[in-house]
This record gives sequence, C-alpha cells and structure tokens, in this order.
Amino acid sequence: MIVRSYTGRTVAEALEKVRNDLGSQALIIETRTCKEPGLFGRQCGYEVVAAGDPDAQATSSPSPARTSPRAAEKAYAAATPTDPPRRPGTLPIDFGNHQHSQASQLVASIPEATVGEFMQRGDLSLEIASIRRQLARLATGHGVPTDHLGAEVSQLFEERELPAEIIAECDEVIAKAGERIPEAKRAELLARYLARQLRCNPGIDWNATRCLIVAGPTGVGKTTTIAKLAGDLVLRRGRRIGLITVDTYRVGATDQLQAYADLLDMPFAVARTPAELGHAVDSMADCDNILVDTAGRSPADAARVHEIKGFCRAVPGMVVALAVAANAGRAEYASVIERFSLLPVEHCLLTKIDECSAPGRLYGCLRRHALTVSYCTTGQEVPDDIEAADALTLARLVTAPAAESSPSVAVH
Ligand SMILES: Nc1nc2c(ncn2[C@@H]2O[C@H](COP(=O)(O)OP(=O)(O)O)[C@@H](O)[C@H]2O)c(=O)[nH]1
Ligand SMILES: [Mg+2]
Repeated sequence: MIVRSYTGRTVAEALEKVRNDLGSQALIIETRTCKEPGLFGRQCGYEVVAAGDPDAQATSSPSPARTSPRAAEKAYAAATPTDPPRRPGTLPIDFGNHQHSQASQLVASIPEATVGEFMQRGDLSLEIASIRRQLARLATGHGVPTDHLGAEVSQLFEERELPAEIIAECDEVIAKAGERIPEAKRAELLARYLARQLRCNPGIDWNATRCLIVAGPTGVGKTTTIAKLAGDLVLRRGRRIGLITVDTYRVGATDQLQAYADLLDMPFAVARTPAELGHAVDSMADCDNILVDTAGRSPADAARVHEIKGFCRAVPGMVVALAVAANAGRAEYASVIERFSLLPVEHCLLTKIDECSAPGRLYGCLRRHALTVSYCTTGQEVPDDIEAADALTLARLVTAPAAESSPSVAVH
C-alpha cells in the first residue's frame, strides 16, 4: 500500500490516472489545485493524493476489497524516510514521530471514499474536508503559513472555509505589503487581491445574447432567477421578453413560470422536445430576448444533462447559464460542475448568496472551477433580489470582519 500524488488538467483526468494506477478502490486523501509558480501564478490543474495498492490493481479481481482507514494509516506509516526510493509522483512524506502519531490519529478518523465514489458523494462533511487539509499539511510537512495574517484573521478565514492554499496566498500578500499597509486597510488589500483571481461579468450583454437557457440542479433557484431577469429586462430596460420552459417533469413547474409570464404580460410557451423549442423560439420573433427554463437535473443524472444539450443545439446561438447555489457543500459544487460541464456553459448565475454561511468555500469553488459569475441572487423577492456580479463584492464576503459579514449580507 502506497500514497501517491497524481496531476491532471481536470479533477476527472487526475482521478483517471489514480484509477489506472491504483484501481477504483484507491482511497482519495486530498484534492487540491496546482498553480503556476509565483504569487499571481494562474491555476493550471489539479492534484489528487490517493492511497492504494498497485499490485492489487495488477492482479485485480472484479470487486477488490475496499481500502479501510486502517489500511490507509498503514500506508502512511509505511511511507517513512527509511522506505526504498519512491517512484515519481509518490508523496515525499517525512513525518517526525510526533507528527506521525498525529497523522495516524487523523487518518484513522477519515471515512472511506474511493475513486469510484468520490465524484458521486455529495455528503462529505466539512469537518472531514478540514481533517484532510490538516492531514495533507502534516504529510507534506508544510503548515499553512499565517504569521503575517495573524491568528484572528486566519481563524476567520478557516471558519469561512477558505481553502488552505488560498489562506497561504493571503499571508504572502500581507508579507509582501509589509509595514506599508496599516492594519485597518489589510482586509481591503486582501479583498482586492482575491477579487483579481475571480472571473466575473457585470451581468449579461443582452444585445449580444438573444436566447439564454438556464440549467442547474433542482431547487437552486433557476425559475425564480429567470423571473428576476425577465422582470429586470422588462420593467427597467423596456425590452420585450419571451419565456419558454422545457421543464415538463415536475408537477406545477410550467405553472410557476407561466404565472410570472402572465404577471409581466410576456409571451410564454412550453416545449417538450428540441424541435418544439425551435418552433417556440421562431414564434417569438418579435421578442428582444428569450429565456428558457429547464428541469432540475440531479448532478448524477448524465442522460438528463445530455437531453438539455439537445435543447441547446436546437436553437442557433443559444447561450447556456448554469445556476449554482452559494450555500452548497464542497463536494456538491464539484459534482454539479463536473456533470454540467457537458454543456457549453458561458455564465454562472450564483443563487442564494443570502444563505451562504461559508463564503470562503464558495470563493474556493469559483476559483477551482474557473466559473465566470454574471449574476448573484440575494433573496426570494422577484424581481429585486438580483445583482450583476462584482468580484470585489464577492471577495469582501470572505475578508469582511466578522461583524460586517453575516449570512444575510446583501450584494450591492
Ligand atoms: N434565500 C433565497 N432563496 C431563493 C433564491 N433564489 C431562489 N430561492 C428559493 O429557492 C426555492 C427554489 O426556487 P426555484 O426557482 O423553484 O428553483 P428551481 O428548481 O431551480 O427552478 C424557492 O423557494 C425560491 O424562492 C435566493 O437568491 N435566495
Ligand atoms: Mg424550476
């Protein structure tokens, strides 16, 4: 049993390498982003650290025994400096005795998550993610440097679940700014640094985007966000908007959008097939913009996502937006984005910012998956609770002192 690291342009690519080398029962210890060298180095891929047995893979039976936490502990114990030379890619683990016993305790507390399960699991608790981060730090001998940030700020960032590598970046920013920056201005300096790493559009260019289809998991707020966008476009910009739904799965789903269409006096259509969608768009030739609502799709339901792809293809120039809830768990973000990456997503509509209790986790997800956020929604009120995205506002959710940033913080 050994521990190795694998890199890839995407998490899926790195996982594929783990699967090929250690088999699908290998235990995932940690996933993290890889960056080009330097403080402002861009994200250039992902690293997955996994424990497994390459020999078992070579002689693998159809359903090999699952790797147990105890086996993973042994793997760490085995990877001491007295080991024979490691193959390229194997982690340079160098525990001192004290660190080793701490690491062993941590490993023993990690539940099993194999490569096969990893992308499907939406329920990995934050506590486990935090344990894994601590473990990786112990394993590599690098603690997250926070000397320049100070204990209070680094604790705040950890509470907000900002990934360890981004906390380390922040520490470096403060270290470089040094004495020149008064303490009171540090939060703003960090917000500006974090904002520069985010991709945001100040809304959507509605002159260049005639048809927009909104995809995303069930319950994230797709229909409500479409109603908010339509309200804004009709009431504030005087545009003529048409609404179409292809969500014919859920009872009442068409009624929900129709009610908004009636209220705002907009043309409305239901399309059951891509061909019907094409006809519905043609019938709205006098509309400046057309917004298309889809059924919520379980991120694990690839066939349904393919179906949405068929709808997208039916309308030339259709632009795809992915609705992502700001209150999702880390694994949930990963599985949603992985699954919906089958679609040519151009915009991310970030919903439920008002319910986001871990803005650092959200920030880490936006960076990790290089999402381009175009709108943020901040409550249930239609049409008011929607704003064009602003990177600095999102970054300030992470850096604002505790009293200023609560789950009810609004994006202005
Ligand atoms: N707190 C909050 N709730 C929202 C927001 N957007 C939508 N919702 C609520 O989320 C629930 C699901 O919304 P819906 O549009 O039906 O989701 P869909 O299944 O993705 O179409 C509803 O209760 C909405 O009022 C938001 O920005 N903040
Ligand atoms: Mg809906």
